[in-house]
Amino acid sequence: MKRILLAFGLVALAAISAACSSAAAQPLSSGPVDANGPTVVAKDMKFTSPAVEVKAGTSFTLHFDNQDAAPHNVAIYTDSTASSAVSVGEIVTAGTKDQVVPALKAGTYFFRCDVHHDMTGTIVAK
Ligand SMILES: [Cu+2]
Repeated sequence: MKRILLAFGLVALAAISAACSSAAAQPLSSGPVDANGPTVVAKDMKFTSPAVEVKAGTSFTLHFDNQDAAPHNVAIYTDSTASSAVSVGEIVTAGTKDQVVPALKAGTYFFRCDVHHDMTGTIVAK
């Protein structure tokens, strides 16, 4: 009887871990990407538009325009602890870069430059 229980336990464990890994392997978002996403400009060591609004539930292209000679990026996190990244853009020096951001659930997100942590902003998905 103990053996049967043990075997059942192992099967259940395998099923649970399979379910978890398949969920983790799924892309963050699917479907169309809205190319008309917001433009975020970095100038004089700050973001000129610290509050950005996007549509919730739709992946979008964020247009980053770094007008400084210093390297910057746009790194989006779930909140200002910056512990859980949503989309980390490439670091650009004096140039532009498009970044595809996965669909965001409605809510307020935090973004910063990963090089200069005092450059921050907020993305509100509605
Ligand atoms: Cu920077």
